[in-house]
Amino acid sequence: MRAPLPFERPVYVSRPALPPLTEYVRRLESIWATNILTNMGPMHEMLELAVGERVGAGRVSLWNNGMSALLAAVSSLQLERRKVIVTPFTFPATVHAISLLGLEPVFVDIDDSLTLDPTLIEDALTPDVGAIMGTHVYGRFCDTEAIDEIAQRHDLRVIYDGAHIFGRTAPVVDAERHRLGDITMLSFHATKLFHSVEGGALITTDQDLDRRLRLIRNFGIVNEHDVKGIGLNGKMSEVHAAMGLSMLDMMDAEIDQRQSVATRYLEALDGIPGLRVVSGGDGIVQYFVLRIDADEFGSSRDDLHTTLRSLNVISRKYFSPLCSDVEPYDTLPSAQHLPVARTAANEVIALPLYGGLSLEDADRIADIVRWHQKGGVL
Ligand code: T4K
Repeated sequence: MRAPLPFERPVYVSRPALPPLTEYVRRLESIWATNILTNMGPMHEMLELAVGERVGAGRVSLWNNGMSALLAAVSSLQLERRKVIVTPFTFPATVHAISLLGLEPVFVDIDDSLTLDPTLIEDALTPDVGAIMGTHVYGRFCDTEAIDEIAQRHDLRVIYDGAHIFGRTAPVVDAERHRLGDITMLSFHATKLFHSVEGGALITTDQDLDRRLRLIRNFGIVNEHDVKGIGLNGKMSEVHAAMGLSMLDMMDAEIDQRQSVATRYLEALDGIPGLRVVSGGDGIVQYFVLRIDADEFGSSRDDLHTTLRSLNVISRKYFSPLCSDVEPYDTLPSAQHLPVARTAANEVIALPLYGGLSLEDADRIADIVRWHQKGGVL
């Protein structure tokens, strides 16, 4: 096999879809006409409604990003028991949302699904644990049914970091309310399948919690005369909401394109020893992630990453390093023994996936992976 040619320009792991500029400008014109730029204006209200319809259950509030939404979610629970069970295999935002509020994360290992292992949660419980926080990794849901049972048995609250789950299908149906926990967060960052440049959302079926979240989103302000509780500025601006509305119009097309790319990768990578595709979910095409078993594959994930980079394919190791392996979390007792997460962090690699990626480029990237596995050296 001949050495593959490098891509002329870097091919990044993700590339935001953008609406036709005229579409976006049309929405900006209506913002210019009203002079309402933020503080839950008309664009914000329209997007909140539209996302709520797409989610299909619970109440949805929009936020200026996923991180502030997570902070608000944890804060809204007003936990008296100050420790929170959390997965180490996640983006730092999940764990920071616990620590920034002065609470203590307690790491629990994941299982083969790459999400919290529910069979390990009860062993990690102490009287000062008040909540569980799981991440639905690359669109693979946590075992929400098992987590819900544990939470009910021990009177724990549950938050899901669902940064990756906003896709084609509603993340919940009424019969599966355990899927939402107390609160679920969505991220609408530019690198996500659906985005508002920066943005996020919280979903809850609890009306009181929803009311509290909306207060937190706006400094705790009830009205001109009254402030109730501690809040922050978590509001999504009109300019961001307008982008969200324009993106929502093209979301299904983006999903279709990503699904074609993902299908092409699956065909082109089929049969490579030691390589497993671990991303996905019904209509959730947020990332295309491989797991590399170095023994069977004949080389490590890191070597594959280096080869891809040297040919201008900017793959990423989501989620490596583990949150439990970085300061200040690495000294926590619960950070010391997380063998399944550690192996996963050494094996995962996300290939480029976005609607604008051509099938030919997907083939070229898969060819590089196959060539590398066969021992190709640059
Ligand atoms: N929880 C989870 C599980 C998450 O994955 C995230 C965010 C959060 C919470 C927090 O939600 P937000 O507060 O972000 O709403 C990126 C994103 O910044 C981050 O949102 C995302 N997860 C994470 C998985 O990926 P980086 O540090 O990898 O981003 P960056 O800038 O390296 O972007 C990746 C590639 O995307 C670049 O190589 C080029 C391309 N890109 C990026 C941007 C920002 C573009 O083409 N255009 C762009 O505008 O974190």
